[in-house]
Amino acid sequence: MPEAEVVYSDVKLARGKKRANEAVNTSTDSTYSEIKISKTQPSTAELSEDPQQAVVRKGSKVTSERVVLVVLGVLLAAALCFTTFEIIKTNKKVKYLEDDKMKCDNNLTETLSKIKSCSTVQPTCPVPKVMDDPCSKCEEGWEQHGGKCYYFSISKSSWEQSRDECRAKGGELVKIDSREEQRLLERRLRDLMTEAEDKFWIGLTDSAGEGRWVWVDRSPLDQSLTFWSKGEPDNWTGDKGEHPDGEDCVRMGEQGGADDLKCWFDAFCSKPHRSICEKAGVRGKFKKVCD
Ligand SMILES: [Ca+2]
Ligand SMILES: [Ca+2]
Repeated sequence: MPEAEVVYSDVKLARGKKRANEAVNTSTDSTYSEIKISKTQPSTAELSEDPQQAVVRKGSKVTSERVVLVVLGVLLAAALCFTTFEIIKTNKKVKYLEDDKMKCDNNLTETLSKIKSCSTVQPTCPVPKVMDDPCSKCEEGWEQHGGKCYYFSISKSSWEQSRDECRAKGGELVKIDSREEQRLLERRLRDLMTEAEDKFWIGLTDSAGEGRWVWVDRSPLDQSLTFWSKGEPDNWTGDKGEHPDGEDCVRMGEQGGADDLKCWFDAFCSKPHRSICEKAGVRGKFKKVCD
């Protein structure tokens, strides 16, 4: 055997061994290597494929992807349009319901103000009949709403003085027992107030214990029936803390109307304000009716 050929054979063996060694040493990488090769190696079919056909096939693949993207875009746009339309529709419904609620509130207030009010028109029939009068009446100067009589003072006094004035008239500073009563008073004050600060004392205080709100009849404030304005009660002590005891008496009213009836404010009890007194209506004894 020629010497050069021996050398060539040796080299070939050495390279073969080296590859074998590399295969052993990189056994953990073998998967990666194989994948890489399979990806980069064209398939038999691809190798035998006409280059022009390959370009056409690639082009059609790209085109189908575009079609899918366009369809998805159209579907997304349609979904957005539908959602926007639904939001607009819902907003219109909410506005309609709010308007409807306001109309109902106004009707209810009007109806309540007429409940049990006595007719001031005397029967003109020739022979009137005298009967028990189940309705209630209010003294002069008092307004009747929902079977109760309310007095809206004209003069301004401190909270305690206002309470004394109510008692002197046979009444008491108002205690608000229902949402309807709050609605009725809130609406009435809109007409009576001459400016934003022209608010009215009501019979609610926490002067006996900070944060323990009680009505003038000593009943505790029902926490499910409060109408505090935003940020109230804040027991403010003044710009320079000149009122260390804070605000312990409640006034109410918003000249322009209160949002959701919330128009209670705690204030300094010594501040002069107008006030709302209340007392039960005087029950009528007789009335004349015609047959
Ligand atoms: Ca207070
Ligand atoms: Ca306050």
